[in-house]
Amino acid sequence: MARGRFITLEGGEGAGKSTQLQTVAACLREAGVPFITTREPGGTARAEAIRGLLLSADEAEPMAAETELLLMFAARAQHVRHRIEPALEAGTWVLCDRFTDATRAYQGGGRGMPLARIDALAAWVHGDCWPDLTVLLDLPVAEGLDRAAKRGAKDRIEQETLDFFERVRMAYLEQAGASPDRFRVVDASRSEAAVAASLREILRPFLQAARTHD
Ligand code: Z5A
Repeated sequence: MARGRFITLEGGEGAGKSTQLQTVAACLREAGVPFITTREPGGTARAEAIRGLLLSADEAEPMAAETELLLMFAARAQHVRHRIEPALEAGTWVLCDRFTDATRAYQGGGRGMPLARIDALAAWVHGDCWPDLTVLLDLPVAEGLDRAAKRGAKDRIEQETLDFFERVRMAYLEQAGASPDRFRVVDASRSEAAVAASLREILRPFLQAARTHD
């Protein structure tokens, strides 16, 4: 049986990942591809519990950057072992809201943790299990924060500064530039319909290529 394909959506605050995950899911459904949708941090019961720790603010004991990085990978280890790898091995495609590129952007770019350390953790936790396709929804930080603000209370990471999110955006764009075979960058400042149309265009040849190789 052919291994499933691994697709991730990435981007800063309010970029529209959750919204556009539905577009990708609709494309896969129309193509008759078996798939699951999931998210990081999270995706299994234990990983979702770790997500709770990661996103809750506690002013009495701020989270150390090292703790944050290790918890991201602790959640990912559960997710990869118990959900992502079993699905891919069974020929099911995995559509995931964020993965290790988010760690390189937020903990690497945002927090300034060394990329070599992040890459070593990634190699340990998920080896060669990297996405086959990553769509980066890119938009100016201020626009994304405006959209996210309309949703109400901010979680711990959403309370970061504008500078932090600018570094995150730059780190994402650098990664996309360094891995053009895997990344597609989409201008997410346009309407939902225009962004969805771009995603459909990206997925068409990807689905065709997957059928040819299977
Ligand atoms: N994080 C990390 O630091 N390191 C890691 O390794 C990983 C994650 C994996 C949780 O992620 C946090 O964890 C996140 C990064 C960090 N922290 N922050 N800050 P998350 O993905 O669950 O949470 P999020 O990034 O905060 O998601 P989000 O803000 O919900 O963004 P989104 O999913 O991209 O956006 P959305 O919910 O689809 O849309 C937001 C709003 O904009 C909503 O009202 C939409 O209706 C609206 N929207 C969407 N598209 C459009 C367009 N095109 N035009 C106008 N309005 C739109």
